[in-house]
Amino acid sequence: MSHLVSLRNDGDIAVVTIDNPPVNALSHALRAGLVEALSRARADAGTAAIVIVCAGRTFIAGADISEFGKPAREPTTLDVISAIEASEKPVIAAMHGTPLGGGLEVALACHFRVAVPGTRLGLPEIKLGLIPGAGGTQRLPRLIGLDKAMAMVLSGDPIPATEALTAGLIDAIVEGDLTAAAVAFARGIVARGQAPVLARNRDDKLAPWRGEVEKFDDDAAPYAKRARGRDAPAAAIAALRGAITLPIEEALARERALFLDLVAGEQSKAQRHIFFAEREAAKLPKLAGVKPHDIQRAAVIGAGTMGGGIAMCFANAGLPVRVIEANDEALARGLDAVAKNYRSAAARGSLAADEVEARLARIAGTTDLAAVADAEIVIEAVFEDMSIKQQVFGALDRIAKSGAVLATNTSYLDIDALARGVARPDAVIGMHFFSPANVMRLLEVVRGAATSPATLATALAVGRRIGKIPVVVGVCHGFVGNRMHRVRGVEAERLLLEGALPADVDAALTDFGFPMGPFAAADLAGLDVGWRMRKAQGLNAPIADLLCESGRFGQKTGRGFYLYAPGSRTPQPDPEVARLIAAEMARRGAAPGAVGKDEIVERLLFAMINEGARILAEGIARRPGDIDVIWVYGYGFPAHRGGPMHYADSVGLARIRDRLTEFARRTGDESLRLAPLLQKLAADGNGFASLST
Ligand code: 3H9
Repeated sequence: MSHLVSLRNDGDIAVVTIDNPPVNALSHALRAGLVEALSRARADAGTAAIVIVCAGRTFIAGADISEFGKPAREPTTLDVISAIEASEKPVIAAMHGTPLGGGLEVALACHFRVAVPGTRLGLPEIKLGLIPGAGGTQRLPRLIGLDKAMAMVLSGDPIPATEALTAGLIDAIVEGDLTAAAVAFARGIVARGQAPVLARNRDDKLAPWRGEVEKFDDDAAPYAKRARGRDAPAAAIAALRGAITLPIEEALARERALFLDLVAGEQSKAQRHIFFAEREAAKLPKLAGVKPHDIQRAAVIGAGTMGGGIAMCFANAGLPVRVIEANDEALARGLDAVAKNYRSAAARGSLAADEVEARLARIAGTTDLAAVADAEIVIEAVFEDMSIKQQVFGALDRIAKSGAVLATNTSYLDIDALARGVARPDAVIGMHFFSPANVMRLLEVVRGAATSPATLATALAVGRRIGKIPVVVGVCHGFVGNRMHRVRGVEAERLLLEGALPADVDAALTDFGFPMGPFAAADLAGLDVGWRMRKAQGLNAPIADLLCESGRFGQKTGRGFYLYAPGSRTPQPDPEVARLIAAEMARRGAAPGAVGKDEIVERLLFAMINEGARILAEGIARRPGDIDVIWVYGYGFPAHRGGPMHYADSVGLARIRDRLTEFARRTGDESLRLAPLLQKLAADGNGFASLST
């Protein structure tokens, strides 16, 4: 039998133990072992019931994602499920950790399910651009009802064991040793002569829905609306609908067909790429054996929007944090904003009331910089100005304890220059959070020339501890994300001067799958920030500068690239902006024209991809997948397109090269000059992915 599955007997109960670290994914060898163990246990006359349990940190956490895209090998997960359902002896799933996806589907096929407290059960396939492909959309609604099943399948979010028990997904929460408790549970069933119950044969929770197909469609509509170009939500809805419109065998076949279509498609491939890229980003072979410092206390300098959000990250993770501001007024304003933020989360029901107080109690405000002395990590989040930051770092150098990490949240500035001003440059690092810092998961960890491995390891460990996805980047203006974002912004402005309107540009990108286009996003962030920064650097953005000169700073002034009705955040195209653009075009002698949607997408994204190639060649990002993770988690790049570099590979680098060459020729735009790395990869017929292998 496979070494991943073992079978032993505890009296008349057979215990099948799965041991396939790290997450007991349903690999081919595991499936084979499971089928064989089940067949032996069924054939053994001394066995009255069968318990399936997993070693390690979790019950089966799903199909083995690395097998997707390869030819299917028997036995499949469906064969495992058939073997369980065919068993005349009761089969009990004994769960802990995170029974997910195909793992939960195996459990749904069992006759009974028990779990230890703390278990989280879910069908997360939608997050991989898939739907459950082994009966999840049919067995789950039969156990917990169609409404709850719809929420689980379409959100992909797991539910805790307590909720699973109330909903009817599990039969019991068992305390103590899981295997012993599951064996005792199995004995009870045998003793009572309880007949095996198959989810597929249950109809009590579905029957009320059969006459309510319209209600089902209404309930499903909001999920379909939020799909933003993703195929999986519609497929999930179609599969779930089958539970009340089709006989189960047909519904299962339909689910399977929809799953197979998705698994072979580009979208799921892109989302699987992001799943693995996110985990790859965390791996730094050079840090092997480097121990991160132990962090007990943090300090944040600056109680503005960023500082407050960063402090919340620490408080949310259970770490005490001091927030230091220059004066009482700014401090009170900052702490007040944090308190409001927590209270509104509690009012929305996303945070328990006692958690509000517990988290606030972890945040202590002061105007005395000496308070950083007991922190093992200090994050500076003051105004984005080099001389102010240098002053802060000079003071931190004198006060912070030896071994403390001195981090800056700068989004653009030269970390090496900051490090040169202190006596301990090895302790200096960038930790670039994204706004709102308590929500956005991306953290660019900027490694300076002098940053020590221990400082880097500590920043990464802290990032993970506060729930972020840290990606290591090198020093350059804007690092990875903002450097590419700037290139996209320059190109977007150029499109306006060729006759596209802000709404055309934004629509092209929202149709592509971004939650917002660049101009609506700029209005939301405030146009004045970029304007001030450009002026300081001697740069310009022709249209944005004109808007700012006429007091149009975006949403905050009710006017920017768009017009906003009082109290509304909905951008309305503004004829005045169209006139302003037309006048600027006339002044420059540009011919009026229109730019097609496809060209808008190509101009913006290909320019970014070209810059991404430069970033890779310079070693600012270590892998193309790191850039993808940055753009998906920090800038709303649609995950189902896999991030800019994966998307580039799906388009083909030769095409991107040819289009960029054509755009550069037509517009005379020097910045579209081809990056040598892009040129070389295209010439060799390679993609960016070839750099990671
Ligand atoms: C599915 O089941 C389809 C079915 O409906 C149809 C069947 C026919 N496969 O995240 P971590 C690796 S779709 C392969 O750092 P954590 C991961 O790459 C699947 N590998 O740990 C990493 O490797 P490495 C539905 C997997 O404790 C290591 O395990 N299931 C898989 O923070 C540790 O992972 C899912 O979508 C996998 N399924 O979180 C669950 N899962 O160390 C996806 C993990 O080399 N997984 N790995 O970098 C997760 O959500 C999290 O991994 C989990 C653990 C919560 C389980």
